[in-house]
Amino acid sequence: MLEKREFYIGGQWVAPRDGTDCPVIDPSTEEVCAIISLGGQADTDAAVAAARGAFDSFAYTDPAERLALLERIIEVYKSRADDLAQAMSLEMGAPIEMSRASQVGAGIWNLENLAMAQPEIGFIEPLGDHAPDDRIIREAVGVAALITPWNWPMNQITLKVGAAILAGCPMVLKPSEISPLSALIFAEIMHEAGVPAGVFNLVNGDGPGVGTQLSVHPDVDMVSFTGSTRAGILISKNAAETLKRVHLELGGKGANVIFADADDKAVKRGAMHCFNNSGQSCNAPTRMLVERSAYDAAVETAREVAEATRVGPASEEGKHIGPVVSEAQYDKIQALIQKGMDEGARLVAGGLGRPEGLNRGFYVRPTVFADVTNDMTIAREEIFGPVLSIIPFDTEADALRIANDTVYGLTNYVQSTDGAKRNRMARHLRAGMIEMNGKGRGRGAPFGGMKQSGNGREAGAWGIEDFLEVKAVSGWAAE
Ligand code: TXE
Repeated sequence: MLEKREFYIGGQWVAPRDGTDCPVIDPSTEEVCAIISLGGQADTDAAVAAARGAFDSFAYTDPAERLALLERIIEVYKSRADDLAQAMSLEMGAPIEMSRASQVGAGIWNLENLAMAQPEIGFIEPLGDHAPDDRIIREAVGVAALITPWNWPMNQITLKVGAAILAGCPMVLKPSEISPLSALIFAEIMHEAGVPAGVFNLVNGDGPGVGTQLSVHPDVDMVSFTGSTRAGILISKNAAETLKRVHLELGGKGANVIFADADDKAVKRGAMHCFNNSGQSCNAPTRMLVERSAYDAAVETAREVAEATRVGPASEEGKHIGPVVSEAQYDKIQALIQKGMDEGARLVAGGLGRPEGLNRGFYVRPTVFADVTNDMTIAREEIFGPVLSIIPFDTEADALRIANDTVYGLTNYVQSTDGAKRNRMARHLRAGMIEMNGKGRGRGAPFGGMKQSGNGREAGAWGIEDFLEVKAVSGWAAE
C-alpha cells in the first residue's frame, strides 16, 4: 500500500510539521489503498511562505518564459498519463478507459488551451491614443490558493495551475483529501518540468484545516475554489476577512431542454451525459425537460439507456460507469432517490441499493425518474450521482421558466432543429454555459457559472485573466 505523507513545499518533498494520518479509500472495493497526511497550520504557513518568497522572481518574468515553462509541464504531464489515469481510477473510481481518455485528457486539453490563449493577453499595452504616456499593465494577483475537489481531479487542477503559471502567480494547491494521489503525481510532474522552487507548493489537508487556513491567510491574495456551494460560501466569508479575490466554481442543476423537433439522438445523448462519471459532474444535464408531445418516447428511451448502462469496478476495461466516490456520497444519493419516491416522482429505472452482484463498493444504479415537477427535491438539489429527472413542458416560455427556476446557473442544454428557437433560448437561459445540439464548448471557451454556481471563469484567456490584476500607469517612458 502506498504511504505518501510528504508535502511539496519550496521545491522539495518535506515531512509534515503538523500532520495527521488519513486513509485514502478505493471506492470500487471500500479498501484503504493509501495513507496520506493531512497538514495543519505550520504546513500551510510553510507553503504560503515558500510561495510568497517566489513572488518577485516569478511574477515579473517575461510571459513568454512562463509559456515555455507550461509547454514543458505539458510534455512531462503527457509522459505520466498512465500513472495519472491509474491514480484517479483508484482514488475516485473512474473506470480506467474513461480515466485515460477523459480524466487525463481533460488536463491536456486545458493546459494546451491555456497555452494557446496566453499570447493574446496584453500584459503591457497602451491605454489609447488619447493618453500616449499611459500603460495598462496586467500582472499576477499574488499568491494563489487553489482548492480542488475529487470528481475531475486533473481537470480542475490543470485549469487552476495552468492559469496561475501563465499569469505569474506562485501557488499553494490543496487537492481534495478524498483524491490526493493524482495530485501528488502532479507535483512530481511540476518538479520534473523544472518549475522554480516555491512557485508550486502542495499541502494535503481537509476543508476545516488547510482549506480554512488558506482562506483566511493574510499572505494569500486569491483563492480559486471548485467544490460544493456549501464550502464556497464558507470560503467567501473567510476570505472576506482579508478581502481576497475569490473565484468559485460550484454546483449545478443543468436543464437539458428537448423540443419535439430535436434530432432523434438527443434523449439518448442527454441520458448518457447525465450518467457519465457516475453523475459526478457539476455541468451534468440532470433535469431533462421534454416537450409534451415527445415526452412518453423520451421516458422510454431514457429507461433503455439507464438499463443498458453497465456499472462496475474502475480497474475493469470497458465503457461502464464506476462507483461514486465515497460512502458519504453514496448515502446522500440514496437519500435523494428515496426522497424522489416519497415526493411522488415515477421511478422508471434503477432505484435504491446497489446493482445486482456488486455488494461491496459505492455502486449506484443508473436511475431515471419521470413525472418530476420542478419543486421536488430531486429537481432542486444537486444529487451528484447517476440520477436523471424528466420533466414535461408545453411551451417555449414554460421550458425557459422551469430551466431558470433554480439557484444554480452553470450549464444548460438545448436540443432543437429550429435555429431561431435555439438562439432565443441561449439568450434567455441564465447560466454561464449553453450547449446546444450536442456541440461541446470550443477550445478556450470560458467555464463558469452564474447565481449560486459561482463566479469568475476558468479556461482559455478568461481563466488567465482571473489570476491577473490590472495596473494603470501614467508617465511611462517611451521604449
Ligand atoms: O465537497 P466539498 P464534498 C458538490 C456535490 C457533492 C457535494 C459535496 O453536490 O455531492 O458538493 O461534496 C474543500 N474551506 N460538489 O463534501 O466539501 C475540500 O477539502 C476550504 C460539486 O466532497 O466542497 C475539497 O478540497 N475548503 C463540485 C473541496 O473543498 C473546503 C465538486 C471540495 O469538497 C472547505 C465536488 C472549507 N470550509 C462536490 N470545506 C463541482 N463544482 O464540480 C471543504 N473544502
